[in-house]
Amino acid sequence: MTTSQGIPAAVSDVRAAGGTLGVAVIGTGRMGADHVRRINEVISGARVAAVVDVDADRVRSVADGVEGAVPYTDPAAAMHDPDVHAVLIASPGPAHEAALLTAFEHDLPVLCEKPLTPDPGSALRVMAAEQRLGHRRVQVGFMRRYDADYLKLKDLLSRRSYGRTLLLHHKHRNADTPPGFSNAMMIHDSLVHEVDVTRWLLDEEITAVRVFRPAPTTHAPARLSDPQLILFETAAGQIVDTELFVNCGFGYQVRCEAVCEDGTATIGDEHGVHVNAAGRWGGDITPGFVERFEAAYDRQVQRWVDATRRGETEGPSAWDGYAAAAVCEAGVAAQTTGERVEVRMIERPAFYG
Ligand code: NAD
Ligand code: ISE
Repeated sequence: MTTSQGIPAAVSDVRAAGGTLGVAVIGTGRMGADHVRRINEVISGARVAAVVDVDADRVRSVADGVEGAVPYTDPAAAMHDPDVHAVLIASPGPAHEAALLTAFEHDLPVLCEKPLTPDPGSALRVMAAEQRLGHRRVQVGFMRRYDADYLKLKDLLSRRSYGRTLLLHHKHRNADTPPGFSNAMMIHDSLVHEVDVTRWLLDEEITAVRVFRPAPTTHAPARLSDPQLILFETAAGQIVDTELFVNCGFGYQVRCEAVCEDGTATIGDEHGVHVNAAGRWGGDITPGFVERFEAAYDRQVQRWVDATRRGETEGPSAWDGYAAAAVCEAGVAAQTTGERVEVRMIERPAFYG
């Protein structure tokens, strides 16, 4: 049921009663378990009403640590629970479409971890279903848009503080990769963040992709071309490069340098406390994304809860998820063929502004 203002009835009731939003967290692996902790301990206005995982042992052990959280192994069953008012999807990308379509059947607001879906065809089906509802219900978990440094950079570039932006240089380094991580996952799981922040920072679509695969590090698993260098072209003629190195070994680093007509701006060189000792200087490198983007994840989830309680949906939309999937599809083709591949996208529907 939806109110005449387009607010899900359950959310409207929670708001009227001054209660907290009951969230079902779907997928309780690395990210899902961290989001459960975040909703339970860090942010306000929401509580974990249900946790869902196809792994029955895992979901039971996560539920055991959270008062009031009911464990489920079937996402659809959790979304039937009257105590569930909103859904946070943190299952693997290929499972997102089914969970999103079920959430729409119940008109439940969704925060969906990136990627929205792994390919443009499924993203289009999600967009079509959301448009049939007649109102936006999905925020995509592109958390870099909530990182304090990225927000400052976005502000500088939007105000043209140093003139037009000509180039972006991204660096995206992970210490290592989980078992089974493939070349295609380097695009869909890792590069998808540079795809999104490039579109967001420049306010331009990416039109073509090239991927270079230099001689790999000996630390990468067999068959993984690591590092890779990716070039984007934008509709406005800017060139954007990304060094993607997901088995660098030494820690987690995400950097971005914008080259503008009258200056440059760089983010991501944070090393915590800077120490001078024994003839050397230095600081720490964050071990992983959970630590590097902790504040951004917190802000992302709090903003989603606050908007949902107001009956609104904001932040990265299903359109942004679709656009990212279209660029990633071109990226995987460019990676496989070694050719420059143009991005194929539909026109942006008026529904997405
Ligand atoms: P993970 O493998 O650690 O956990 C996934 C969990 O989902 C597992 O417990 C698995 O049993 C469960 N699962 C699988 N299919 C399911 C289904 N159909 N329904 C319910 N549960 C199911 O993966 P992860 O690293 O936590 O990644 C989860 C999501 O978060 C992915 O979309 C990933 O891209 C995203 N992610 C985002 C960031 C970020 O920086 N924003 C970082 C890591 C992962
Ligand atoms: C992971 O899924 C993420 O989203 C991280 O932010 C990224 O750095 C990593 O490469 C991905 O595998």
